[in-house]
Amino acid sequence: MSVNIREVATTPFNDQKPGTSGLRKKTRQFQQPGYLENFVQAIFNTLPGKAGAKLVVGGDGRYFNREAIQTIIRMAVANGLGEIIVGQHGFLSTPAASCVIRKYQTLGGIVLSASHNPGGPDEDFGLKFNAANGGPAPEQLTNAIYVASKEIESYRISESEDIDLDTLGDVHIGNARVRVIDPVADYAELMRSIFDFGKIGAMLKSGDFGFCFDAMWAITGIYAKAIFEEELGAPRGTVINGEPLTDFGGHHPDPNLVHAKELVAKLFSDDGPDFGAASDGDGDRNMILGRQFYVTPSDSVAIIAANARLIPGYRDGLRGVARSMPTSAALDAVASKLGIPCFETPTGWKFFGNLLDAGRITLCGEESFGTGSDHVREKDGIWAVLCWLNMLAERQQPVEDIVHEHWLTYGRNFYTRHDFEGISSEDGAAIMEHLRTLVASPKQVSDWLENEGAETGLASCDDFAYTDPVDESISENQGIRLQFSDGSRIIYRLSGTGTVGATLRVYIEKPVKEAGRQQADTQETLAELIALSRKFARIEEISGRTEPSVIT
Ligand code: VG1
Ligand code: CO
Repeated sequence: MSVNIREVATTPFNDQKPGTSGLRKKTRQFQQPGYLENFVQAIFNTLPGKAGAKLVVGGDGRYFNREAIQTIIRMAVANGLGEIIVGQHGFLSTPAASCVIRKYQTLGGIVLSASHNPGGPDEDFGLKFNAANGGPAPEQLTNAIYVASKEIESYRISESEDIDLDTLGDVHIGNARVRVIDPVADYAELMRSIFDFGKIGAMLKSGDFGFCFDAMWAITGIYAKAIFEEELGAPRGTVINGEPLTDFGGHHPDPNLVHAKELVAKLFSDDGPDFGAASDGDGDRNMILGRQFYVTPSDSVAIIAANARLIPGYRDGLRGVARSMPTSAALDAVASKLGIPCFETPTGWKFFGNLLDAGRITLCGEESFGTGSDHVREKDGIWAVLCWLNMLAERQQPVEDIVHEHWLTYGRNFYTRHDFEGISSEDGAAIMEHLRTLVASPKQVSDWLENEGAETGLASCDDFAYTDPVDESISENQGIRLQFSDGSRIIYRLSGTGTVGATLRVYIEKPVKEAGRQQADTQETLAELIALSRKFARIEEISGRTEPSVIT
């Protein structure tokens, strides 16, 4: 079909600066005329080599996903792309999009998601661009896109009809081809190449292993049903809340102890399953549970690293590992025992990209329920669950025992994150400013701590700046750190994924080597540091808040 291309005049919106993971705004903001179009055109204006190239498009199925995809397809055609690969029904989880970008060697991909943020007309929408390596656009690129969004004068769009997103196959529009693909098949094939599906399947089919996966009414429902139930033979009903809904059933599709209520209730009941897991809106996060047992994400990545050789895809060992700065140092202990490097990066998956591309690391993770490896360039929820299933099938032990043994070998890093959500942007900025001033003079911080009767002395404090070991680019202001002489840490940063006001995240960690103290309660063990963290940052004085809204 031949097609008319229109050049539409537009004026810039000045708030299209991507955050930790793409551009996230209220859905209504994205629905304003020209808003989505401007940002997509800004991406196209920034990308070299578009003519005739391939582009992947898909999303987590939230409200406005389909409409946004139709617009993006029209704009891709008008901007001269040669092939647009779209997931059926407009679905692609974030890790599956990364897999497809890599497999079909596309110029990149546009993923529509606001991840774990709620969806719906009054909730959140988001858009992120992933580059040809399958990973989130690095900072230089997101900055360039932002600059382009402020200079935009027009966008290009074709006058073609809507594509039938529900039917697999190819459609030609002008010179471009639109391919609607099965959103699960390529990803499932990749998983099959990494894990021992025979052994995992035998365990899941045996009848002696109870497993429950909570897809939280989001995108992983289709992946989990296909892989866990259909392919690996877990009983039907293993996957709960498995239908992707545009509003995630009105819930936060955020896999943590607060939001994955149904799963947590099952696992903590008297005769609950042996293993439970959940993923988020776009399928890149994971939460791991044993029977009446919660595995912190920081421990999970460390345990996967320590057991990686049990998984066929990592049988040859790991080249190196990385964690985001606020993630606990449990991973560092494993790396040091394995004799491999451990990198510390700023928060956000984009900072792992160069290390993965350069072959410096095989595995990486974040405290925020993100774990992944060099199989794609995103964190990957289903993959993390398969890592645990593969370990469990090999070790034949309860989750809790595996974790306890790990602590005995490596020590336990008690860890918690306290989020103060919904404070005003001004108060958030004031707290960070106050902290930045304090850490500029470590002597003052030490004296303050001593005066407060702190148990351990200060080793260092700073505002974390990162120099990428591969391209030497520098990222500053990545979080305030207080590091104590016993390895304890208090870290502060503002969230870069919210859509209103500010969220202050306070991360608290304390390593404990003595076996006798490892079974203690996390919040009690960290109580002194928690109290110090609030007073030091003057959280109550500045924001009026005495307690966090979410503790993970
Ligand atoms: C949060 C997490 C961060 C994660 C990011 C995207 O960012 O802390 O570790 O990479 O979300 O995850 P922030 O800036 O709000 O702390 V996802 O699953 O929301 O794409
Ligand atoms: Co996500």
